[in-house]
Amino acid sequence: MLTRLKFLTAGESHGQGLLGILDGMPAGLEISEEYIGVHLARRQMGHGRGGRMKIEKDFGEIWCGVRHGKTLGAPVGILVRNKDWENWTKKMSVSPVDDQIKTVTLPRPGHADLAGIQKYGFDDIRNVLERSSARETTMRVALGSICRKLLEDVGIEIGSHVVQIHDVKDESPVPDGFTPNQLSITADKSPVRCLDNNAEATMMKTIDDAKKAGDSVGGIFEVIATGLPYGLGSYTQWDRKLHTRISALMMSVNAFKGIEIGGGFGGAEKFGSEVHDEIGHDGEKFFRYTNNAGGIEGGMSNAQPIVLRMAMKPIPTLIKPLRSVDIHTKKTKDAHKERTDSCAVPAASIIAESMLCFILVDALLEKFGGDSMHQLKAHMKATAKY
Ligand code: EPS
Repeated sequence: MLTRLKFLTAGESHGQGLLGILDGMPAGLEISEEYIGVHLARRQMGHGRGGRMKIEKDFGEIWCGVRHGKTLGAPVGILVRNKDWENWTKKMSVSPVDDQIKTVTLPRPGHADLAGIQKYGFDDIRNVLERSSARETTMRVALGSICRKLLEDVGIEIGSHVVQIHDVKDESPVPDGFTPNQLSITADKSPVRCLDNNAEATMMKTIDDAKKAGDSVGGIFEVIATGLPYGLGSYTQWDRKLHTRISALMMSVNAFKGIEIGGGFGGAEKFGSEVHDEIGHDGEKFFRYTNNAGGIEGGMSNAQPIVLRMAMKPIPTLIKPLRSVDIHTKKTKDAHKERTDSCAVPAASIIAESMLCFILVDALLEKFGGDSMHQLKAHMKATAKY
């Protein structure tokens, strides 16, 4: 789905750390570990997070691809060390250990556990859960932040807010004239990243109640991008469509179960005349009276804000576990439980922002090209239409 960029992440949740490589970025982009750190810290926030976020203070060390504060056009390599590693040196040792290590044998419904052991032939579910853990998303945010910086430098902003936790909805609209950055700054002040104070209190109570009951809750968040020119993506082939590519990247994130673009599912019960955004012209450029399309028509950006909503299922590690079966004895027992989050929806919204950053940079480089930021900006200045 990415045509100009490549990125890879590696690392187990309780291993030494996470590794990431981002290839294909133009030279001359100013980037710093501090900038990446801001977004890594945003991912660690949110009411309902478990004990792990108190242990970690995620920091992305740039190992390569950047010199004197600017990208070299070479692959950028990042390392995030796991602070928790010191508690797991034996259990997660790379070399064989003499000690008897307790195995995990009770697959959690909803997690990768059961299909993972069947697929790889493991007798210890830890071999699956360490990599399938959402800890991996730390690196997506680290690498995605480099893409975010490029977007910022060409006037594209990305922000998000939570609109639902469990059955509690925040229906307050994004205030008129709010930029995505303003939206995120406001949302970041809320422990659940929503805009409405009343909804915030009810969402927090819902999370607390779920936690007390040993349960977990999911939710929905909205991601918005502005400043896009016409024509990112293309209608000419299925895999060149912008919404195909956005959906693929979004649906690769742990626990994301649905995506809506613009009006999404709501459009199904309306007439065409209510859904499609009428076109006007102000003497200088085209404008739209509404943005139900969410900024994408025919698989291309249409110079309107991109508006997406993602649904996240409740995290499957439950302190009051569901029924499962021991993989060795085949006896019915409670599923495995370990430290977990009761709600990670606020964090998930930051991860979704990062996924959108990858795909928008990719589509931008595809359309405008350039080996350096200087060239990319010159190409955009010459041909981009807004
Ligand atoms: C996460 C790290 C994990 C979990 C969570 C997300 O750390 P630990 O397993 O040590 O508590 O807090 O992952 C899950 C809930 C999951 O099911 O994978 C993180 O860094 O975001």
